[in-house]
Amino acid sequence: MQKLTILQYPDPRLHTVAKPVSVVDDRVRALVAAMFDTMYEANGVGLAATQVDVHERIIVMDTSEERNRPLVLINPEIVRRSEDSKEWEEGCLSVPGIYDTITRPASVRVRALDAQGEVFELDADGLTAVCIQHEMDHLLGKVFVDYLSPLKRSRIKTKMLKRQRQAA
Ligand code: GNR
Ligand code: NI
Repeated sequence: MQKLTILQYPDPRLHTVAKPVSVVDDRVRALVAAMFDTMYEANGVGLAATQVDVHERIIVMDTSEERNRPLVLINPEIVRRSEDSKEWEEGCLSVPGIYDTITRPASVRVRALDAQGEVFELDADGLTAVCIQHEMDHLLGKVFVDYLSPLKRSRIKTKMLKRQRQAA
């Protein structure tokens, strides 16, 4: 059980652009295992390496009800997005307690490497499609609150900083 620290918005490190993984080796698999421990412990449905201050293109997810379907996406690329979009109430482990509606393509096809370094493709809709897009944004240094109005974002920033001062 290895729990990593999740960066909290507005930590500037959340805006770092992640680099591709060059080899899927034991180092990467150990990081993936620690990311799963951290994600399950926090009751999240996904976690991007960016959130644990590792700036490599690695995502772990589990959108199953039973929380028994771990999914690893290394160097993910969206190869197809649907024309139709869908609104979803999103939250983020890096912005705890804040939820807002974000509109994204309703379904996507993603191509990625698994933990063995094998390429695979996945068609996703519903929460899985939302989560893949939310996590891939993290790898580009983007947090879901970046889609909100400057006023909303500024209020969220103030609230988070106040809370972090109180916790310190
Ligand atoms: O746990 C999470 N839930 C969630 C709900 C709606 C849309 C996206 C998400 S992802 C989030 C975990 C997280 O912050 N991943 O980066
Ligand atoms: Ni997030």
